[in-house]
Amino acid sequence: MTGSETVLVTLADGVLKLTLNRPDKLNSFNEEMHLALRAGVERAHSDAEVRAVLLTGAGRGFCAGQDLGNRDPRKGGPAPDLGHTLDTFYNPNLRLIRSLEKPVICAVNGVAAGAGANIALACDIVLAAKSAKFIQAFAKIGLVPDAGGTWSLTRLLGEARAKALTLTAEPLGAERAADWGLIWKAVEDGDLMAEAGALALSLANGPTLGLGLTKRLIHAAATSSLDQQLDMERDLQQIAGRSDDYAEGVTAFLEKRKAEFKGK
Ligand code: LHQ
Repeated sequence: MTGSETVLVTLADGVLKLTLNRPDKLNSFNEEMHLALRAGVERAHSDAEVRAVLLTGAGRGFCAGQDLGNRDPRKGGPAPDLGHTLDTFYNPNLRLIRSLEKPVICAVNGVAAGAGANIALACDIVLAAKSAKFIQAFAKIGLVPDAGGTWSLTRLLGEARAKALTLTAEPLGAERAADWGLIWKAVEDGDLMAEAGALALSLANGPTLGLGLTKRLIHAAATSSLDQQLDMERDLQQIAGRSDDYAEGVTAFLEKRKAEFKGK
């Protein structure tokens, strides 16, 4: 195990598991946890041994967003510059997660509130325990949604649901979140980590070069025309078609055996 105590980091069989670890505070973010998460995701970018990431939380919550204890207005002084906090801590992590060309699985083990919910939504495949809830808590404390929430919610759900969730701060249960297409799946609480771990392992053993290029295409689709997207598919298929994994995939198919992908 490496990393700061606030994010537990393990690498096994190509899966880098990052566990937010401030359970007494429902894994809300302080500066140390931001930096520890950043170090973990940076490692996922640079370490070729890492072929998939699994993000989850320790204890009964996934993440309750910003640690509000760090922002006690009763202590006086000038109002904090939250834009600076976003620029310095949240946004670099959001960008690192979104730009990682390896699968990122999120196992939402309990409540995901504020920026905690939106960090989960930045991941590629989100599984949640049936008891987990997603709360756009910002409106309760006079803030606007951040950590990419207005972007993710609007794309994933459309304006009507994005607005209702953010303006009311009503909790959204995992099963409804899955029915709405906000997340991939709600699973029995006791099965969450086994199921998320198996998914991460299976993706880590997959053709991760092609999976990374697939992510790039899906991300581009939100702002491309069909013509642009067809051109991009052509270009990236050219790259995938030259990969060892493609040769191995076709060979394994013809030989009626399981492919052994290397991510190259
Ligand atoms: C917490 C927190 C927490 C500290 C639970 N902080 N201790 C904000 C500002 C700056 C920069 C830019 O970005 C942002 C983004 C944001 O994320 S704003 C949104 C911040 N988050 C929230 O407003 C959520 C606050 N938490 C809650 O509403 C509840 O705790 C939820 C609904 C998440 C869970 O409720 P319960 O299951 O009833 O648990 P609890 O409230 O009893 O919490 C358990 C403990 O965790 C408790 O501590 P204690 O010492 O009393 O046992 C809480 O104080 C602590 N905790 N969230 N964000």
